[in-house]
Amino acid sequence: MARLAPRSGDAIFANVERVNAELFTLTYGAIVRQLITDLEEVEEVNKQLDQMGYNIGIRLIDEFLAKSNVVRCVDFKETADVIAKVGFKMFLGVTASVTNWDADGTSCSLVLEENPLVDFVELPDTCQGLYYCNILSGVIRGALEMVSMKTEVTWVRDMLRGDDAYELRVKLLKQVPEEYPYKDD
Ligand code: MYR
Repeated sequence: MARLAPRSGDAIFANVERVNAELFTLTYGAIVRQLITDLEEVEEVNKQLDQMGYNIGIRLIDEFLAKSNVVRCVDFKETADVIAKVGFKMFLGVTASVTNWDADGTSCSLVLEENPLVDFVELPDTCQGLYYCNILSGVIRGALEMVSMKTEVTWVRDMLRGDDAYELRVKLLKQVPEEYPYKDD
């Protein structure tokens, strides 16, 4: 009878991680599919995904700040870098590049070459207007709102729509200064 060679701890962990990532991707796919069935209009699905992402983002920021040891960013440029290099890595396992800054440093693009959310995904013609990964825009918007930054996050490129990458445009609309909660005497 053939015997399985024992595998090292690292190999087992790598396998568990891969299975977790696949489960996550498939679960997200099942949620999108259910929303399409329930809501029928892709525009409504886009809105719902964004709202779900926002609800996740406003909670996820605490975990992000606790686990990443990131402290206050000096400006929006640093914040964008932190999202792209630390946030995406922590929650999606990939990093993004930050490009196309506008002149006043309040709008930039986060470009993903790899996107684990779309593994195994092919959109039928009936879903042409769908922003399949719209949950991500909501997550970023929600997380930033919790650190006093009102943003608008929109998709510019989407490989499921035939583009060559995934590109999110993040625009800082308003930065609410945090108030010191105590009166100085
Ligand atoms: C600060 O200046 O207070 C720190 C701001 C850090 C914001 C980081 C937000 C992380 C968002 C993670 C998005 C992950 C998307 C998959």
